[in-house]
Amino acid sequence: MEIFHTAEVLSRDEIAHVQSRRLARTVKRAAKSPFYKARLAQTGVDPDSITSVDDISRLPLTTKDDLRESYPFGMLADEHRELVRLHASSGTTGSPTVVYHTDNDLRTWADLMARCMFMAGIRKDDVFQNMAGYGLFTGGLGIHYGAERLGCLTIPAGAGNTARQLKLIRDFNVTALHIIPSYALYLAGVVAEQGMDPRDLPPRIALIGAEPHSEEARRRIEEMLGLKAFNSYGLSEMNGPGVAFECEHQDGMHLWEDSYIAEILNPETLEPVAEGEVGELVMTTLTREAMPLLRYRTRDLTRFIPGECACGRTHRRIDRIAGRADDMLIIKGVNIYPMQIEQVLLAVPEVAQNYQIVLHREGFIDQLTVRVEIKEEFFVEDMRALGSIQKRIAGLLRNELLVTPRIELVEAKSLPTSDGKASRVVDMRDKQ
Ligand code: ADP
Ligand code: K
Ligand code: ZN
Repeated sequence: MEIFHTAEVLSRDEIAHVQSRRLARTVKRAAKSPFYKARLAQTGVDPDSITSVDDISRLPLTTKDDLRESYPFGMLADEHRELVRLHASSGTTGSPTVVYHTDNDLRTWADLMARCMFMAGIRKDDVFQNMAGYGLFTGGLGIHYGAERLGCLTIPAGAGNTARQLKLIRDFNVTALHIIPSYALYLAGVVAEQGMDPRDLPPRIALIGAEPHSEEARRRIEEMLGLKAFNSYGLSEMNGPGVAFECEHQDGMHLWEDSYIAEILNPETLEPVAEGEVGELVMTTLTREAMPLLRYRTRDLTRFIPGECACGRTHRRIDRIAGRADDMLIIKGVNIYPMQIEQVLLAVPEVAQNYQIVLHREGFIDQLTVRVEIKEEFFVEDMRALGSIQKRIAGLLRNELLVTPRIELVEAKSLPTSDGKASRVVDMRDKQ
């Protein structure tokens, strides 16, 4: 196995040692920000008393609301003149929050990103096209600097404009891509529609992430675009992409424990879950200067995958993100995550690449309708054939969700798409 950095194969003892040293430094630094100065005092934690990774549970948790309330400068632990960049979260679940970087912060982020890309098999000789939106969103510049750090010829294509994306891919013989999974599914649909053979497309690797997606979505992207797709996890509060990434085994994402302390907590009790159980991922930065964050509640649900990875890297793996705690829908008393629906739909061969989940209320009862795009060749006017597809999908979803949604079949490419993160849930309940 080739590695980008020796940190990838530190022993578990060495990782704990690095974490302890960096945590002590991080807490002292955090205490310089107005927010943590007050929060640590309130919780009675003397920054100098934090000397080991085992002290982590004594530290207070940080939430997205804390970030919002201390907007714009309350979390800043460095002097203004040391800052060189600002990013914001994309605001998927409310008003945005800002994150600041010093020059060192950007360098360590690019190094982590390069480490991830190398792990997925990208090398200096690759031509890399970044199809994520540039701007405040970290998937643009974050990935871009990683690719340049690795030495790839890097094309900052940005999001959208599918015809131009395909032209760039062909003209410059692009071998590796970064693309948001919902857009990758859309692009795959265009490739199929234009009758292109995926084997004629030069890219062999795609990095997909920034939003929840199912294993079925990954499989479709791989088959329809003729490449290997690697799951990429990150969030602005922890830099952005580069936090956890799949290796060649595509079996969970190695989370870089020399740069982050990760805990998985029960979101209700805030106690650690049992080994291997699903809970909320909570993370502490270990190398950040401008804006260290302590025990940040990501709201993302995942678990540590028990055991070691066949690749030999020692950093623990997290499972594919099941969804955000905020994404959970409660229909007729049953908890449902959109990813459960995607996983069922994309395993149905007649289903095209897009779907929409609509919640509405009839009387006092919440109803779930799933709008499903059907591939053109199946969207014939034979009502009976369509009726049987509809029934089959309803049955499969009932088995998975334990409630029976209404199914509406619609033509391929008729549902809304987005250049950025997909928003596939439409909640009409409070608008009725
Ligand atoms: P926002 O929270 O506004 O979307 P970010 O752009 O910082 O802001 O997005 C980070 C979030 O995106 C994560 O907390 C997670 O919910 C989601 N995310 C990022 N990468 C993945 C991934 N590979 N799988 C599932 N969800 C992801
Ligand atoms: K190069
Ligand atoms: Zn591995």
